[in-house]
Amino acid sequence: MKNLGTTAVYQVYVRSFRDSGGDGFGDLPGVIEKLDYIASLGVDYVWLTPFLKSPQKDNGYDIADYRAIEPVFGTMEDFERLVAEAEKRGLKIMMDMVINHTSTAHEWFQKALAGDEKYLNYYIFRKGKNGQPPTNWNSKFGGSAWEYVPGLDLFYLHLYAREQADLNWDNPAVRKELQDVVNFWIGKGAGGFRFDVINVISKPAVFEDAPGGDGRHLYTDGPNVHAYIRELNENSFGRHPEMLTVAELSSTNIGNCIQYTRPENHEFNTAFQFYHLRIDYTNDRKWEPGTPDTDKLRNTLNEWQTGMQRGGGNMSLFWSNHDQPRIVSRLGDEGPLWKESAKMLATLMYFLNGVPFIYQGEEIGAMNGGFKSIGQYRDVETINHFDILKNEGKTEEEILGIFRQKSRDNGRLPMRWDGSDLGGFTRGTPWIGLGQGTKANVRDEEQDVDSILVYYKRLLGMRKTYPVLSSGTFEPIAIAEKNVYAYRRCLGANTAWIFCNLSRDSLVLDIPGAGMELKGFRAVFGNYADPAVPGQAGLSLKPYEAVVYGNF
Ligand code: ISL
Repeated sequence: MKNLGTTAVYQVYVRSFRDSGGDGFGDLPGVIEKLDYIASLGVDYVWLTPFLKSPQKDNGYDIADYRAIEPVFGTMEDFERLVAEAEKRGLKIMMDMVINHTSTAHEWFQKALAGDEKYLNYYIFRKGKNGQPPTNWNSKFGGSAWEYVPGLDLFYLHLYAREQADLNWDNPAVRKELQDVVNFWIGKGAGGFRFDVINVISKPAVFEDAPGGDGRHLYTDGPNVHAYIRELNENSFGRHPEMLTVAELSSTNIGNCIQYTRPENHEFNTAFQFYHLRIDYTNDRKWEPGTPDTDKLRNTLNEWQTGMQRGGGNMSLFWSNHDQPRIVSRLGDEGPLWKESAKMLATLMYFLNGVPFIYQGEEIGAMNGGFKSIGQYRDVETINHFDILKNEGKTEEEILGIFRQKSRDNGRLPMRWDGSDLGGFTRGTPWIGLGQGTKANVRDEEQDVDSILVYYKRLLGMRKTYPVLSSGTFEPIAIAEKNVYAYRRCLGANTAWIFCNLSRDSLVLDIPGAGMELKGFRAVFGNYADPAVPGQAGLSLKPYEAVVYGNF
């Protein structure tokens, strides 16, 4: 099994990365143009969000043909060239496998609709109950999770959008088809895979109503999920031990996450969980205005770090992806302390134990879009929630405020390569606006030694140079100050202490014994030129300061 060591990944949201052709959509040739940039960050893998044939109802997470490339993103030759060019730079390409569901435009689903028994059994079709859907489950994107097909007098299950029909993994023929798909892309040169919502593939044997329509406890980490994954592993990527695989896990728990990722289980290398990003949810609800709870953040990270370590699992380290608003807007500062806060957040996250996944734009401190009208949004989840929230009695102004904070589109804005209006993303009309956030861009930051970008490169370099920062054991450091997150990593004779101030205020930390314990250590990394020094009174941290003390 793979030694994850210092592995780091960069995530590219293809449609917003670089448009080579001028049609306003990023594309594979655009990714090729920017491979030198990606390699310069010091990562090993590039995960590309879906670029396969798709009606794009959910920006490619609705796949209509697993073996063809959506023309707007390029051709199969472009993909092959991308793999080869990446390899020249020491990079491997990871594909996004969306195999919990297909687009309803997929040939399999179309055959099912035509009444073909074989393909009806590829999906989850059920009779209704007295003219109502089989269960009261809600789709994650709003409305019922069941759609009625009059011609068949049956409902089909879609946990996500209506155009994303859930596959029937209990059917061995489906599992075989999906193995073949993974093997097809291995044959084309993929060096790894990210598996979309892979922990909801095994549905319960009996479909029942759930309190409030929230069926998550019934289909998350379902009855056969580990068996199905082991089978997939054994018949596809498991035969290629150099591959990197990451599972996207929706609403999982530590126990299952260990099972998905401990090497002995032969499932995946690492996994995404999202609890540390639910810290600005109000009453567990995303679509409410929220304030981040730093206590919850510390507790969640500590719980996952220690839990995964104890169980021998592996967790991915990430602040952002194409489903998340920008972290600097969420937990940092959009104003004068923008740079400090973005660097602090990077330090806090990427010296933890696990595999860093850096999402495009995060490394230059990209912010939320600040959109003022619903017409500027493109995301199906956001657009669906406009009416849902209106029906709940919220005003348009309130809803737009929530979207500015929570919409997935905040993380999907085009990458800014230079300081021009269109950021060097496209010559045409971008598919989505660039937003009103900072004009931070790659060209400027490459030339500024103090930039967020340069800091990210140095940080990834530190992980590679000092194994204690990537492979050391994790220990939380208890601190009474709620806005500080601190932990220790140890490996052999080496120890690193990481202190991060999550607030805009200066703080003096009273760390019991730390003055003594930190003797012989020096500040090896941090976001201020004059890092905090432990003194009699404790450790004084400046606003959003991050500092790493090491004995190496
Ligand atoms: O963004 C979310 C809700 O606000 C998440 O729950 C998200 O839907 C979940 O993490 C699953 O995401 C993945 O599968 C979806 C797709 O829309 C996302 O873009 C993808 O990352 C369905 O394929």
